[in-house]
Amino acid sequence: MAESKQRNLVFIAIVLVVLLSSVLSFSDVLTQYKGGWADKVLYMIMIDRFNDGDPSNNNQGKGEYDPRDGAKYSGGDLRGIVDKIDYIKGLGIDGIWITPPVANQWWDPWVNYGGYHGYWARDFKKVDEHFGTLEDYKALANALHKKDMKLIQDIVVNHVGNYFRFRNGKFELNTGSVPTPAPTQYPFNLNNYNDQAQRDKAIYHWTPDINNYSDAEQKLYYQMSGLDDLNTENPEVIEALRDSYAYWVKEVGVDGFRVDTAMYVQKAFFDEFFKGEKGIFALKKDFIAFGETWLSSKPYENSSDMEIASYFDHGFNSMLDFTLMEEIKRVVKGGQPTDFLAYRLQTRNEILKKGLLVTFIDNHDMERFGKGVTPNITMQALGLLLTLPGMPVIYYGTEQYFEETRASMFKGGWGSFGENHFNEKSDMYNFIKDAIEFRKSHPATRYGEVNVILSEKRGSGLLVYTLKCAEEELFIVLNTANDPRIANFKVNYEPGTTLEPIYNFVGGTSTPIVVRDEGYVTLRIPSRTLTVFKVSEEKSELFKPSTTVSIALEDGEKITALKEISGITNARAVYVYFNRKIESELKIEPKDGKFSFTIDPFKLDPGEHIVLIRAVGRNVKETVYTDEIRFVVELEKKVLSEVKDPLDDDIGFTGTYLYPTDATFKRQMDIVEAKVENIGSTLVISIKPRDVTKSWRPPNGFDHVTYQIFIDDPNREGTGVLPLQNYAFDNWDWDWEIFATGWSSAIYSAQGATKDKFGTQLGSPEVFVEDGWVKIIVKGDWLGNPASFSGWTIYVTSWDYDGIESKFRPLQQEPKAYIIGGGNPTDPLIMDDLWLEIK
Ligand SMILES: [Ca+2]
Ligand SMILES: [Ca+2]
Ligand SMILES: [Ca+2]
Ligand SMILES: [Ca+2]
Repeated sequence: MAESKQRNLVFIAIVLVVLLSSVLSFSDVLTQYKGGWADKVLYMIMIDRFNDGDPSNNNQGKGEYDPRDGAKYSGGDLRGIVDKIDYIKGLGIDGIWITPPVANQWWDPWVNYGGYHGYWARDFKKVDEHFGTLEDYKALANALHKKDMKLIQDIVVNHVGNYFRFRNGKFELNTGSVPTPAPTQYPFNLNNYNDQAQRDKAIYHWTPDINNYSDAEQKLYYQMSGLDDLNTENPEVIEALRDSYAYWVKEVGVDGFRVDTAMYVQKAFFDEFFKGEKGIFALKKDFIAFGETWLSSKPYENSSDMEIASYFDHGFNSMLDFTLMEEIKRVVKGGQPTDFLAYRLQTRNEILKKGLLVTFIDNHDMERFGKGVTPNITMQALGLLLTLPGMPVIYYGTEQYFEETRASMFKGGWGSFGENHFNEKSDMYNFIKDAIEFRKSHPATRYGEVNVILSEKRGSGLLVYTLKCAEEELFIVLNTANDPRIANFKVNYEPGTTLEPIYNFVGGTSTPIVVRDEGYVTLRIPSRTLTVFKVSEEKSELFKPSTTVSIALEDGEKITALKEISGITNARAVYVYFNRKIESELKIEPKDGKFSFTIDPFKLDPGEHIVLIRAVGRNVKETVYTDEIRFVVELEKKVLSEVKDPLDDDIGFTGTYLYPTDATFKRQMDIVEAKVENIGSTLVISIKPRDVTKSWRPPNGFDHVTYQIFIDDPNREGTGVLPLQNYAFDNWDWDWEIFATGWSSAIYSAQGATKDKFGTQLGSPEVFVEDGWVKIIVKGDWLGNPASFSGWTIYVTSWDYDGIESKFRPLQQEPKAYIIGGGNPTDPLIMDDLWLEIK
C-alpha cells in the first residue's frame, strides 16, 4: 500500500518534471541532475586487460589463455580491480564501468578469436571462470561502495556468443566452440534449429548474418557479426534476460548498466526490460542505464543525434554520446573546422534537456584517440570533454598514454611490454586528476548551456563559447590549430569588463582580456590550447586610442584573380593577418597615410577567408583593429591528370596475392581508374575501385580497402620509404602521404617517416564516396599553398586496414578470414597501384 502511494508520488513528480522541462531553461533542467550522475566521472575497464589479482584462474586449460596473443585471455580479473581502486579513485573517478563479467564462449574456431572481452555470453547469470567468483564480484561492489564509488556493469541483450550459423541456407552448429558447444543457461541452450521442438521455442531469430547495415529489418533480426541473435520479442526471452540481469543488481548491488548493441534490439524491448513493476529500475533507486547506439552524424547534420535521443523515450535515462565523440575526433584530431563542433555543441543543448549524455573520446571498440598524436592533442580533447555537460568516461590506460586499444595495464598481460603501468606520477594521470578537480569546483562545466561566439569554417583554429548556469558563466577559448591565432570580435559584455584566465588545460594564455568600446575583444592564442576565463567583478578604465584604419574591401567580396587592396590610416605601422593566423602577419609601413597589399586567390583554397588589420600608432596603447572582413575566393576546378588502370591486377607485385576468405571481401582493392584535379592550391584525388562495399557501416562510405597515396613536389626532398608497407623507392621520393579508409583519414608529411612509422600528421582530409568514386580533398594549406602543381607525381596504392587492431592486414602464404594470402609477411603490402603524373 505504502509502496504504491510512493510510486504515485514518483509518477506525479515525473509528470511535473516532464511538464516543467518544456518551460524550464537549459541549466534549470541540468541542475536537476545535481548530486547525481551528471556530477560523476567514470573510468572504463576491460576486465581481462586491467589487472591480475588471482593468477590461479588465468588458464582454464582449454588453449584459451595466452598473453602473447591479443585474441586470447590475458589473466585480468575482478580481484585485480579491487587491488587498484585507490589508483582509480586517485584520478578523481566516481565509478567504474566494467566489460561484461559473465561466463563467456572462450574460443570461437569459426573466427579464430576469443571471448576474453565478455560480449559472447555462455551464461548471463554466472561469473566467468577467468574473472573470479560471485564472491569476488560482491567484494568488488563492496570495496567500491565503501569508497563512495559506483559500479556499472556492461550487459548484452541482443545476442550470446557464436554457436550456430546459416551458411548457404544450411544450419550448422559450432561443435568446436570452447568450452561448450552451446550456451549452458536455460532457455538460451535451446539453439538447435534442426530440432523441431527447439525451433518452435523461438529463443533465437533463425536468420542469416547481417550483410547490409542500412536495412532496418536486418539490423534488428539478423545476426550481428555472426553472434546468435536473441528473439527479443519472445516473452520468455525478455523474462529470462530480465531475471538474469536483475540478479546482479539484487545479488551484487550493481548501480547501473551500460547496454551493448542497443540499436540491434527493437526499442519496445527496453520499455519492458527497464520500466514497469518488474522492470530493472524498480530494483534500485537512482539506477542508471546508458545505451550503445554507434551512430555518427555528418557535419551540420543531426539525424543520428536525434535517433540516439529517441531512446530516452524507451527506458534509457542516459545514452552514450557517439556523435560528440566523432565530432571531437574530426575537429581536435582531424583538424576539420571548429564550426562542426560548434554545431554539435548547440545540438547537444537540446538533447541534454531530454536525458543525460555519457561522453567519451574513445573506447574498447575503436582506435584510441591518442594513437598517432602528440599527448597535448589528447589533453586538449580531454580538457574539452571534462568541461562539457554530460557524464565523462575515461577509458583505462588513457592516463598512461596507451595507444593500443586493448593493451594490458599489468605486466603479465598482452601488449604490456612486460611492465606494470599503474604510474600515479605520469603527467597524463595528473593532468586528468587536475581537470576532474576543476570540473568538480565549477558547476557550469556540468550544467552549463553552450553558447558559441566564434568558430572557424575553414579548418582547425579557434572555438570560443560560453558555458552558463545559474551559479556562474565561463568563457572557453580553444585553439585546435598547430599555430597561434588572433581574432577580433564582439562579445556580450559591457566595455571595461575583464575576463580572467582561471584554468589552462594545455598551456594557454595567462593574459586577462579587457572588453573594449562597443564590446570588442582581441585574442592572441597559442597553438593547441584550451583556456577557461571567468568574468571578473572589477571593471577596467578604458583608454581611447586616436589611431584610425580602414581598407577598401567589402565584407563578402568575391575574388577570382590577383587583387590589390588599398587602405587609409594615421598609424606608424599596420599588420595584415589572413584567416586569423598570427604566422601570416604582414607588416607594412604606410606612406602619406596610405598602404596596400595583394590577395593571391591561387594560393588560397576556394571559399570564405578572413582578413584583419592591426594598426599601431605612436605606442602600443595606440593600437586599433579593423573588423574581421570576409572575402570569398572563387576558382574553377581543373583536371591535372587522369589514368585508367587494368582490371584483375589486384594481385600484388608478385602476381600471387589472394583476398581474405571472409564473405564481405569482394574486389575492393582493384583500382579501375584515378584522377587528380585542383581548385587553386587544393587537390581533389578521385579513385574508382572495382567494388564499393559498406559491410561494416563505414561512415566514409566504403570498406575493405585503404588507400596510401604518396605525393611528390619535385622541389622538395622527402623520403622513398613507404611506411608500414615493406617497400621503398631508391629513385623517387614523396613529401606527403594520404591514408584513407572508410573510417578515418590522415595526411602526414615525410618528416619522421620510417619503414615502421608514419610521418608527422598534419590533419585529416575529407573522404567520401560519390557515384562509385572515392574522393579525397587535400587542402592547399597542408601542401604549402603551391602556386602550381607542374611536375608533381602521385603514387596511389591499395591494401586493407584493420581498424580495431590499428594495423594493416597481415600477409601470409594461406589466406584466412581477415588475412591476405599468397605472399610472405615481408613482401610489399600493396595489392594494386598506379601513378598520376602532372605535366
Ligand atoms: Ca587472473
Ligand atoms: Ca537483434
Ligand atoms: Ca552465429
Ligand atoms: Ca586495377
